[in-house]
Amino acid sequence: MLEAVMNKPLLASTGHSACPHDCPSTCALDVEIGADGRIGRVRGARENSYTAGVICAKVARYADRLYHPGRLTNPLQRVGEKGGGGWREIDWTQALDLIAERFVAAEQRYGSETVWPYFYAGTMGLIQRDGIKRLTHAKRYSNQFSTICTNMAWTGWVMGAGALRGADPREIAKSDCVVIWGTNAVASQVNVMTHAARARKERGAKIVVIDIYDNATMQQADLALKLRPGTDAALACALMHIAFRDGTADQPYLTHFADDPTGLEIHLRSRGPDWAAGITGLAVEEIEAFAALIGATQRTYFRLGYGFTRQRNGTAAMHAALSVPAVYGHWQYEGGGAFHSNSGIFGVDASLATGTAHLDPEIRHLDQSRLGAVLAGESEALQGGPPVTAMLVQNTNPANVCPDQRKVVAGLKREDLFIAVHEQLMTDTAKLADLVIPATMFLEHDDIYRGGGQSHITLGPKLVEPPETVRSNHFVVEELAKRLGVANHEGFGLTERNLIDDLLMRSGLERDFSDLAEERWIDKAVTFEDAHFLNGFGFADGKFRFRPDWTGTVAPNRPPGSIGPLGDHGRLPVFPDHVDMIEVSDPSHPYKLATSPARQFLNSTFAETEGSRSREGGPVLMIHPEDAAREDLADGAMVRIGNARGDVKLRLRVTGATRPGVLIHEGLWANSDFPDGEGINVLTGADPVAPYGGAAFHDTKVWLSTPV
Ligand SMILES: Nc1nc2c(c(=O)[nH]1)N[C@H]1C(S)=C(S)[C@@H](COP(=O)(O)OP(=O)(O)OC[C@H]3O[C@@H](n4cnc5c(=O)[nH]c(N)nc54)[C@H](O)[C@@H]3O)O[C@H]1N2
Ligand SMILES: Nc1nc2c(c(=O)[nH]1)N[C@H]1C(S)=C(S)[C@@H](COP(=O)(O)OP(=O)(O)OC[C@H]3O[C@@H](n4cnc5c(=O)[nH]c(N)nc54)[C@H](O)[C@@H]3O)O[C@H]1N2
Ligand code: SF4
Ligand SMILES: [Mo]
Repeated sequence: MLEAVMNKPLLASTGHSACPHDCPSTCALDVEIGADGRIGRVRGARENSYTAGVICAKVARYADRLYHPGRLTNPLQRVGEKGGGGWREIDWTQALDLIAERFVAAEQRYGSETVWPYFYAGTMGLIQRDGIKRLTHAKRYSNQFSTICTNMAWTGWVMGAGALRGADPREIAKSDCVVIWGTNAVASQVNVMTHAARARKERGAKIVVIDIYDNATMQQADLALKLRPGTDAALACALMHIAFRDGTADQPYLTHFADDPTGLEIHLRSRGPDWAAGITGLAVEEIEAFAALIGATQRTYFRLGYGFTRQRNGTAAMHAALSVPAVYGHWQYEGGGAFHSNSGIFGVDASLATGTAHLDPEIRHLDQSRLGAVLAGESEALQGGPPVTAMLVQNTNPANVCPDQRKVVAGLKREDLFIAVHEQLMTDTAKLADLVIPATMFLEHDDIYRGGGQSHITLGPKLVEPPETVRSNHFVVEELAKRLGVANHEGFGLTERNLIDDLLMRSGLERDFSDLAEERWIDKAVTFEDAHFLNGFGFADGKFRFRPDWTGTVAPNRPPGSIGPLGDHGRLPVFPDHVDMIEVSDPSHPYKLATSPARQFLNSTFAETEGSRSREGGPVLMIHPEDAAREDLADGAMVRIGNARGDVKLRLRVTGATRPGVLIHEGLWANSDFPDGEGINVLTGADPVAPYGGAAFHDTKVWLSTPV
């Protein structure tokens, strides 16, 4: 004991940072740094009004990840066949020369669009994540249409509200009824619960949770609504029907703030609680009780998540749920209204770092979620252009996280595709690369972050030294630019700090890196009136749209050029409605599967650290006791589930947490954690969701069989 105490390095300082992960909370962090330059415990900043001293357990244990024994430290070139596991160490100069050589050769053969720099959300830093676009634009490589996460949710919201913002999430603490809809906040953004718990303790607020299984968040609910997957719009319709029926609809508000409340009321006459009960599987009494609660509670706050939008009707579901507080008029009250994302408030101008000056709208945007189809050479996915024959991958693990995994992996294994993966650890994607180069972690490089689920811009300066041979994304982009002949273009030849200074200046924030290092964060919250749309919703006439223009131009995330409308967009409803655009179970696929987040993972990140792995246990499939009994299966049995896209083997957990007919698999375990070496995304589809793309990760019909 004494030895342990003596060996514990003295706390030399506390560093300040922001969590880099793709979590709506974007917590402000305090990081213990020992005299030996190593980090200790990571904590939530108490002085930040949203973080309020609370962070999740996985990030508190960050030392597990930073000092992981599997941390990549040397560039590795493939020896033998793709995915065969043979590597030889090379130095950085050789590695960068090789990428440049292969990119030039590919371009000479097929033109610049054959190169596809591919990136995503492993880090949310505006410099390290998005700097790759500077190279893409300067070299006229194929752009990425980023669809994997937010497209359904953001599009659905903006179609109703006209702008991507909402009632300040700190107001949750002043609410009398907090509706947590389709987000497993305890696992995926714990700070929502901090503020909701305050409302409950200080004001006796009720917490309502709407999900498809009894997850950690639903366990905290006063009213738990466990509905069938993909039926949220039916619930929303019944809530609005009851409001018009019972006179709890706020008519003066509607007259002033909505496009066609009379049309909506007429449309909803046939969509009462009986109708909705038949679709959602909820009891009529549950729907009535929920409607009565929000009808009697002005300060009702709808925290609308991503989960319920990862259905093929998810864009319409978001719009329908968002229509509810408009009908009841909750928006007018502090602690009332709705929130999904603040991504529309920041006005951040990162144009120098992302090289928008070199962006040519004629260059194609390839759909990130359709990587499998792109690599299979499907001409519609390639938009008639050249095949993709060279890629640089940063901060994403598509061999694991992308839908339609068999197609993705087959594509990544193509011998004529050169792929360089810049990674921190040997992920499923890195294993399939021609070249793996080692990447820094967030505490080892400078960056700046923007909240999604709150309103702060927070600095994340370099706090500790990386291993000697590990390099940042910024370094790789800069070195490739030199070798590829674009280093003299605007935006290159600068440090991360220079780019952050420029971003702050162009965004009108009137401070530089050093000022922000002192301040730590900037709160960009808009006024109460703007957050609650009391000056009007984001359309020229200021009115909320009950009749959205689904294929109109207000969609966020839609790239310049001609993408969309996509998917089954002709079936999107005129007014909020339930549409069976989902994968409906059928006799040969009797179950619906959702692939929800694991509390101890962050997408595929942390699936490598022992602290997270041991707490999660292992990949399992939750099944309802009635289904297990009918199939004559006991807890712990191995089963195979599948559909036209593929099949995987999983261990059963029999639990009343799920609904009959609904299977839940939590987390993105590594493909190698499954008995057959293929992950859960073998089952999910990459067909684009209407109207502007996205992946319906929680909308998958499957069969189940034994023996396996
Ligand atoms: N611990 C942890 N935190 C995370 C992540 C993680 O993987 N693990 N991922 C991060 C990322 S990238 C994102 S985008 C966010 C997403 O965070 P969330 O907004 O929470 O979205 P999801 O995690 O997709 O799903 C949330 C819940 O929606 C449920 N759900 C699925 N289908 C339906 C439906 O039809 N109706 C309803 N009502 N519910 C449904 C799922 O079962 C799940 O419980 O979380 C971030 N935070
Ligand atoms: N079945 C199913 N699949 C899903 C989901 C689901 O709910 N179910 N959720 C989807 C969602 S919402 C999202 S957002 C995607 C996210 O998927 P990804 O964008 O792939 O996100 P992560 O798995 O968190 O991170 C990917 C990698 O980034 C690396 N990384 C982190 N920081 C850096 C850095 O600074 N530099 C470099 N070079 N690498 C870095 C990490 O080591 C990690 O391996 O997954 C999607 N996939
Ligand atoms: S993963 Fe989310 S809750 Fe955890 S520290 Fe990061 S931002 Fe906060
Ligand atoms: Mo995401």
